[in-house]
Amino acid sequence: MAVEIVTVPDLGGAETVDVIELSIAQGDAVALEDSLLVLESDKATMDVPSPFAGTLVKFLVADGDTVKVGDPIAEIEVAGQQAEASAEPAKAAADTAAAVIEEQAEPVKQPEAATVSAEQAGGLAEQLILVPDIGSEDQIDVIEISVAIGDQVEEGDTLLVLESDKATMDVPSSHSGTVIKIIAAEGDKLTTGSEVAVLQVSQTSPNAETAPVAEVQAPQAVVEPTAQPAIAPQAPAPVQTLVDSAAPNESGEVYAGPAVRMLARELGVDLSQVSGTGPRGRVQKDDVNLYVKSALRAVPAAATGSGIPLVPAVDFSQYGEIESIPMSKIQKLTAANMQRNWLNVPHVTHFDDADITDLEDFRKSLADEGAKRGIKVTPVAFLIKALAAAMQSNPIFNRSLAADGEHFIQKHYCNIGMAVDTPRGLVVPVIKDADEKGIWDISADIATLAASARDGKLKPADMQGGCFTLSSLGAIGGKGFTPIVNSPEVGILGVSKSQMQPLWNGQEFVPRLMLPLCLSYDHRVVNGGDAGRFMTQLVKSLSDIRHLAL
Ligand code: CAO
Repeated sequence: MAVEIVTVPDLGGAETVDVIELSIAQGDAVALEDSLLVLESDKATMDVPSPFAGTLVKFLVADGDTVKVGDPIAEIEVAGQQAEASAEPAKAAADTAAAVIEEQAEPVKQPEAATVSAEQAGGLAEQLILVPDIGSEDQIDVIEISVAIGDQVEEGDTLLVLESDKATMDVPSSHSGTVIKIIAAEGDKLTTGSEVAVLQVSQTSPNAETAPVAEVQAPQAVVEPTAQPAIAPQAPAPVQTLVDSAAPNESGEVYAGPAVRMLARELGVDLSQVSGTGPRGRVQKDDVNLYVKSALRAVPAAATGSGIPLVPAVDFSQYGEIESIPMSKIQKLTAANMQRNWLNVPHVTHFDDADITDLEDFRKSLADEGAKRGIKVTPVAFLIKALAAAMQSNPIFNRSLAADGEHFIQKHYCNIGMAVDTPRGLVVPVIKDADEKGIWDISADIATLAASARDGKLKPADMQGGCFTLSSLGAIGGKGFTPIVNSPEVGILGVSKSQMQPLWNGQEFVPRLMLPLCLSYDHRVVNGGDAGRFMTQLVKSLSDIRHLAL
């Protein structure tokens, strides 16, 4: 068996290209000409076919890396004979350069002092970088490769990040130079002395000269035709960055490695807004990319110029089983409308209770006649009627703000929308000319529109032209809520469940049926005094429905 290195083939003139996709995974079987990865220049994307059949040992590049012709991109293990027999024609077919690594069965014990690379050319030497003493013999996971082939690194720059149960450690470079090979890969387990990368260093670089080396047993690779790298001298100690860190730590510090931080800086992403999906909440590159994608998708909905930060996308599956349920068209529209109205309208909600004891007695007395007419009268009919009367007396509630922001539009008609809870979501059919209708007609409209809404048979015209909205949750329950104004209307009445309550009549407590009312209004158009007058009239006419006849 031999390991072949696949390099970037002729790019047809492009100097550098980006790796945009790794097409297979470590350990995958590869047939001749199978696509290994996809490169993209500013003009085209190209698959890089495998010049060998075998098994992918590892990629030497990562998604997002920038590479140039001749850069090593992958190691493929091939059968010895096949390597000799097929490597050349395959290489020619794929127009790909490759170098051969002959693996030695046994690790070679290195001398205590290593010299510079055996072959040096043009004042350059190759320098193998090892994991320095990490104070433990444990095998520790590589969770991030912080550099790419071709990167210039300074001594002390982080090459990769290791993570144990207790800490993450940045592994620094012991030399300055250019990264020409990355040996370790994400997911590998490394320990003191494990090979990390090969740098091309200046021969005159002081730390590329002979240097003492801790006794290190490392698998040695003979690289042809390039020089055998020297063993790293004593490297700076790994930098432990965060200990026992879960998500942002107590100081608010974000749990992320240097490569992720660099990506976030490049994209202008505030890492504290990104949910990490790595071990113990560590933010990974994919998390940053996902955050940017969801931010871009959310732009139309959030394009209010308000600068409101977006809710971070969360991968809930990390906490337990989940399923994704598509939203209905109505639910999507409701979500967009609610957000728009909530963001645009300065809301105030005014609360009061109406004594509907007499109203309910009267309503119940209509039952027989209702049965004859085939119409059921519910409290909602009286609420619509009372609202229409209150809007007549308080026309400010029948206004909208003009689009120019400098005028009010006063409406001289009175259409009242009624929120209907349906299996497909919330819809608001409109009872037209409510001020001109009596309780029987309004009741008939309510029954017809509510049935059409639940059957999904409302026409667009049934839901247009509303001046004010009623949202009755009385049949469901609750003591009160703060409904969201259905802009460009300026008011909405929320109604909760009526309850028998003791009411002081000046001499004694008497049981009365009290109906909670919640009036939300657009404070750009309606002032608290207007709302108080509107609500007072509403309470008065519901408490004594004779006022509705006046
Ligand atoms: N307190 C106590 N009981 C009430 C009540 C109240 N405020 N309002 C209605 N009821 C009773 C009615 O008297 C009726 O009981 P009976 O059958 O014994 O007479 C029963 O509750 C059903 O009334 P209803 O409110 O359903 O009657 P309706 O047909 O007039 O209402 C509609 C139609 C469309 C308003 C209602 O069915 C509905 O969908 N409400 C939900 C609205 C909603 O979802 N709002 C939230 C919007 S924001 O998310």
